[in-house]
Amino acid sequence: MVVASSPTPNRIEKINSFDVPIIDLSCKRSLVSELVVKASEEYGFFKVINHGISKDITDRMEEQGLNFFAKPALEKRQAAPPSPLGYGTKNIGFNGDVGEVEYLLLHTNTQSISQSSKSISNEPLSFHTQLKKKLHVFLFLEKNLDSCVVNDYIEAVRNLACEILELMTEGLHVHDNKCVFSDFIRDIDSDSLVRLNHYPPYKDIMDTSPSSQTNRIGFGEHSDPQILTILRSNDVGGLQILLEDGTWVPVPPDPIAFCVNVGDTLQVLTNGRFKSVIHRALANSVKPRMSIMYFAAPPLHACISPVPNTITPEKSSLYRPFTWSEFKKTAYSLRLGDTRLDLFKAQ
Ligand code: GA4
Repeated sequence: MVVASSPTPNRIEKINSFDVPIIDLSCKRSLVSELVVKASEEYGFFKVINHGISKDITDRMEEQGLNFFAKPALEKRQAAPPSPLGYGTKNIGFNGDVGEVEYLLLHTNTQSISQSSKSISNEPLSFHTQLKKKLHVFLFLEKNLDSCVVNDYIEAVRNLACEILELMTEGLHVHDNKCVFSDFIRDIDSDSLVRLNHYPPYKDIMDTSPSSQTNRIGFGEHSDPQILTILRSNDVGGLQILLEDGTWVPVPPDPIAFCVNVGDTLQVLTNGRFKSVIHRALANSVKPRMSIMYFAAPPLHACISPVPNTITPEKSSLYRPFTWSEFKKTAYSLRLGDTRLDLFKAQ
């Protein structure tokens, strides 16, 4: 596949099919949009460099995460359980998935919890108790994370996600509205999330049995339900993507690049042209790995269906229309690795 890559801007290189595409966002826009579409169709995954997000913003966000995960377990548990927002360890989702990971899940719209707290007085007691728990987690996180740092990071990755989504519409020749994807993310009610995953070093796990010598699953295979994921990690490897021929490809760590994943919703919006990539994280290193993901999602009420120019006489809509809320509910009711899109196919 052809990619535009650093260190020489505007240079085009050929890489073999096992290399992860690296796209230099400082190259000519028409070329970049073409490469973004090609990588999204072939792999549903690529890295971007010269993305314009300062090292200071990522360093400060990484520091927040490292400080949080370095706290004693008892203290971290004050931000638990992740239902689904908050601190979690080992258990992923609600249906029995586990991994060698601890994490923090945050909503990018912090208003959502504090606003709902104002209207709880008339609600039934069980709802009240649940909300009180959520509020406790929210307040604990507010005290323990620097909201300026987190907000600066969210703003930077949201802008990057929108930029990439607009490059996609240009590459797909959606001429009437180049913001048809990015408008979902810019919406004030966007349901986007930020997740920090911390994979403790292998040597810290005091298990010398032969089975422990093999790679441990940090986060099992899955696709992301949202539109687009923007991922950054420290300099420790572990992320792998699954190619269509069934091989797992390790993604070399690169703290100055961002990895971009196509999510299930973007697969639907492009009527199956873009592939929602299956990926996983292994936790077998001697150094701790920390990754930070921004999951760009539509508002809960948003209606999802393929954009018009991906529907042709030869290729009718592969999916029935649904709301993000409906799709999210389904995804959260299943296991991590379950295929959810099949349930939304057109008859
Ligand atoms: C995968 C992408 C995001 O990390 C996430 C995950 C969520 C969770 O960890 O609670 C899910 C998973 C993710 C997909 C299927 C469901 C929901 C765990 C799980 C078993 C926060 C998300 O939105 O979906």
